Amino acid sequence: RQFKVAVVGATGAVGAAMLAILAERKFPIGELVALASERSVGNEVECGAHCVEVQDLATFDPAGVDIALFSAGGDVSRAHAARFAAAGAVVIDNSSAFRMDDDVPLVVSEVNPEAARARPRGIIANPNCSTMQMLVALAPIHRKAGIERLNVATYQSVSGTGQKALEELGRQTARLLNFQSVEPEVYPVQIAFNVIPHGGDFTDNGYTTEEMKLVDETRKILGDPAIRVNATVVRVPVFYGHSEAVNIETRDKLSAADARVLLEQAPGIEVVDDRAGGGYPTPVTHASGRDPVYVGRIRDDISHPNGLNLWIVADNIRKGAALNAVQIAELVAAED
Ligand code: A2P
Ligand code: 11C
Repeated sequence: RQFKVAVVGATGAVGAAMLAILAERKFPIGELVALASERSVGNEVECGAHCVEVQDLATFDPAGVDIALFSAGGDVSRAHAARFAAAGAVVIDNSSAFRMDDDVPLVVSEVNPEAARARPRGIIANPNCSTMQMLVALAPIHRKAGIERLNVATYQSVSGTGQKALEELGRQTARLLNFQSVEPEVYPVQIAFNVIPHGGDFTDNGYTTEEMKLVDETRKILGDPAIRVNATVVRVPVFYGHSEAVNIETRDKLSAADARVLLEQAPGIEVVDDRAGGGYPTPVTHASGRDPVYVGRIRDDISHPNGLNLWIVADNIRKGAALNAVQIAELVAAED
């Protein structure tokens, strides 16, 4: 069977990756619809053999759409996802709008694919990129040894913020190398040659919204509200690929050696752990433009008998967003 597929936010960083990945994975598209704001109407986008003009989401009639991949921000999803679902489409939403709603499944394809089937509102949510890559690596460990607590510090690339942030990093870097001053626009302070301990908005408890997503989404996806999660989100001057230093405490002892074997066998993961210069994944050398979640620096925690350290790197636009959304679409297509 062929599907009528709509990509909402088709001109954005994630939307473009969705189109590329749908084509790469030969998703059975009968008809493609590319949607964005009025600003982009008439621009052409490609997806394999399909080349279509971008249409205005605001005036588009979703009748007949089978699967709609949304990645145009939470406000757009809140305004339009329900009318696509009401018209019969399965909405796969990359925004944070519905992730924590009880009647919307939150799915990582390698971790809880079965959850995608129960979708009373016709909406399936795609997790936040930093949660996504962390759980591809942690779910097998949780199943085996039971994670009681995890502590993560992220090193998130600017592509997570969107197209304007990619341009800001490039522009600031070029200006600074030419001894010119820079004015921050997307981020509150200069991002080039800097690190910023701030992602999303500050909340009442002092954590940011990006940090609280790691807490709340982890519990929902693993189906375990007891897991204790502590997160610090940091933006770094990297274009593509988020990295995470993760420390976990497990109920049962899992040695670094056993964890390595477990991760080598787990789906969606590539272990790169040579304990020598370059023998670990980085955004530039491994993750950028690639599908797997890379795990390295696997080592026993010398400060805790049941502690384990991991370094987790993935392309935030691919596995962290577009790839997982397409993998969910594949799960939906396989239901027919
Ligand atoms: P447009 O290019 O027309 O603004 P990114 O996160 O990379 O900045 O991309 C955001 C995506 O969301 C773009 O495709 C953008 O389209 C789309 N978008 C933003 N606001 C709206 C809106 N109000 N209606 C439809 N699409 C929108
Ligand atoms: C970032 N994780 O890197 C964000 C981007 O909840 O989907 C994605 C925000 C989200 O800034």
